Amino acid sequence: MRRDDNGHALEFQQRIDRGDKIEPQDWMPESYRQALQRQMAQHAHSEYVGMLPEGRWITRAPSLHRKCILLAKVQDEAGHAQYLYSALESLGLSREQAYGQLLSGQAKYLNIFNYPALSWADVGMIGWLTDGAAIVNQVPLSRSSYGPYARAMLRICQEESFHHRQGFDLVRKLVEGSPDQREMAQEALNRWWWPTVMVFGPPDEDSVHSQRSMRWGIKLYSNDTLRQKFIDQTVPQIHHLGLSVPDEHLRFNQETGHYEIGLIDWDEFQRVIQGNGQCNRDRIAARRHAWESGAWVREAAACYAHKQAARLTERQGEQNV
Ligand code: BYC
Repeated sequence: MRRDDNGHALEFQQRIDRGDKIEPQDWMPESYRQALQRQMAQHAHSEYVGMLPEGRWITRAPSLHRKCILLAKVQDEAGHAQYLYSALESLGLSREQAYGQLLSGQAKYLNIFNYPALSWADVGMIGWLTDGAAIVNQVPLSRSSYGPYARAMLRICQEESFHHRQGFDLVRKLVEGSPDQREMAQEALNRWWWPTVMVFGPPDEDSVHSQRSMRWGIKLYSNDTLRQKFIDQTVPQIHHLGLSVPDEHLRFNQETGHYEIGLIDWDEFQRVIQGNGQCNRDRIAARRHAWESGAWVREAAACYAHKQAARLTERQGEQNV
């Protein structure tokens, strides 16, 4: 860092501590830019890859009503990825670069999307649990220090609330149905519970980025704090539906007012985020296929934009004569 950068860095930290928003044209330390890029890219990729498990069920939704809801939800996820990829461009990371990082495995996306959606109940679990976890994580991010990220979060969280609601409603319908449907819901919960609890990232003592990201207002709360909040709000919902949490060690601590859970299998988490989960290869292959088969669309759009720009220049030239 140059000497004048030290002064800038101090002033920058003071702006963050005051709660000012950092905008794309503002000076920012290179390490702040990189830390933001990493988290926002991971977030954008999660939205983008996250469409895949539910997307498989669009053609098999059990009614027109459910199909319409699911279509709208999956489309929303694509929109979230769009906002975030655009916000990333404001930090100097192009769409091509961001995609390149996803396809090469350099950038991560949420562990949860490397599990298969095996039954219709899984669609409900993704909405209720995964979107529920996303809301707990992302509502605070709407106060994050980077303006475009914080503003994208406002809209995203409103849509996630609808996703959460439809997931809960879907599961509620199943548990009110036949014994087979109730069993299907419980079986899906058994598979999605632990990966969802892992979504908040490694325990605080193993979280590499948390301290610095929190100092810079890139994230607002630690991984364990958010995980606990999710558990405290979701366990009563599970009980309300008459389902059971697949954790024999779960107990409510009267003194702290919090639920305590059993040990999380962090080895499984590491395996999955390192690329060796059940669906990692399929997910990346699907995204690579989409990127490659969409090449002609990008080419046509670029050609159209080029022609429009040429026409505009020509018209401006005529007006100036
Ligand atoms: N999965 O230092 P740490 C949605 C990585 S999509 C995979 O604690 P950080 C939806 C982490 O990247 C919503 N990797 O990290 C869409 C780091 O590795 P690198 C997505 C994970 O960043 C469709 C290493 O572990 N929301 O809702 O401080 C359908 C050390 O971790 C995970 C967001 O992405 C994980 N779960 O904290 C339905 C929210 N956790 O990068 C729903 C924004 C950690 O050094 N992101 N890692 O190689 C965040 O808030 C933070 O990035 C995290 C992790 C809390 C996730």
